[in-house]
Amino acid sequence: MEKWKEPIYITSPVLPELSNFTNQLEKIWESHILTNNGAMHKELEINLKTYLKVPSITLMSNGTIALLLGLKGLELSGEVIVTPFTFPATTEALDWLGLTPVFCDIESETYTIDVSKIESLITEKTSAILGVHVFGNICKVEAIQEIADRYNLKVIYDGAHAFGATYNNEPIGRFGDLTMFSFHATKLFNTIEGGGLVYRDQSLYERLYLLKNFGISGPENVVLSGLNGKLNEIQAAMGIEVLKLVESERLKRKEVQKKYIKHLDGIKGIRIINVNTTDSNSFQYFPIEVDEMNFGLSRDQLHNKLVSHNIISRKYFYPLCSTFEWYSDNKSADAVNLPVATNVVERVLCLPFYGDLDENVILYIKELFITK
Ligand code: T4K
Repeated sequence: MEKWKEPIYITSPVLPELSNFTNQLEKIWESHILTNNGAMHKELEINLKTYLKVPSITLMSNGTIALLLGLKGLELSGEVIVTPFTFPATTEALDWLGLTPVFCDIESETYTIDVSKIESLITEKTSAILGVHVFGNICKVEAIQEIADRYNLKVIYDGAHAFGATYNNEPIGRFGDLTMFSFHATKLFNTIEGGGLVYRDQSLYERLYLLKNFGISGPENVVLSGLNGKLNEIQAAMGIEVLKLVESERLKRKEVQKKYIKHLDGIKGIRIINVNTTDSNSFQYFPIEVDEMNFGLSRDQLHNKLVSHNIISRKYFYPLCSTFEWYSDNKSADAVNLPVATNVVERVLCLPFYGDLDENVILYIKELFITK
């Protein structure tokens, strides 16, 4: 088959009309306030709180810094139970705080933390459970909270893929002690780079504000050791405009997902991982699982075939975080403890997924799947 005429990437960022963005920039130029909690930042905070239906939000320069400062804000110590099937940022945030990741295996259906394996990993050093709503699949939040309550642990969610998702009609940001969202360009909602923490305990706001602003509480007061995690006014302006487009992008992605399901469902050896086409989905990625025996090609062979035809699929999240060289002394990182994740990481492929994805591309992908 001939190559697709141009590269089709995993995503295409949601971009506002340029004139709408420049109108916002004009306001920034007039104000001369470029960063440090300016008017745009304040406006975006309010708009996001409303959109996400959460009582509190703290905006940050990116999702990784948000996670890092969120963990710091909760004053964790010792060990944190986390999954290895995630973007490196999740466990790197733990590393930077001197916290030890204790790797827990994942469920084979959703790739989220396997709740049945958490308890056996808890020691007297455990301070928290860090769940990842990977690909927008929601962790078993109630069961996790039940364990956390029994052992007096904090619960943090990496919700980088879960912006706008709900669980049993509850906004996803209302679970656990903190949820991090990424506002990176590749996310459903973006501020170019950016991130945020949402939480119920409003007393955290002050502490998180200090943490992202060098611990400075006033012109002559530095009260704790923070760093620079601020979202600037240009990022916030982008966010204000992109947020206006998020609902229509979600609707478009819902239709794209339905088309993918229609065209790929039933292909032997291919499992569509997230079949949820209701409004509870975050519509962030479209991952599939490739079973080589039944499909006839391995995930890597399919990936290479797609890429050579200009369909730039991605092997998220290969390699597993537990295989990073610096965890070689961490016993929980041993593959024998992580059989599901070790298997799944060789089989998952994310296909291009965004609102303006043409159905013809999906049909072309289907052709590539069925012509071996
Ligand atoms: N936790 C989880 C579970 C995460 O997935 C992430 C980030 C984080 C934490 C950390 O959040 P942040 O600190 O990033 O806010 C991308 C993103 O950089 C990263 O944000 C994201 N997860 C990860 C899953 O994907 P790469 O290295 O795959 O990005 P890149 O540059 O290869 O982009 C993918 C494709 O998107 C490109 O081939 C083309 C397209 N693209 C990309 C950019 C940046 C565009 O069309 N325009 C763009 O501006 O990491």
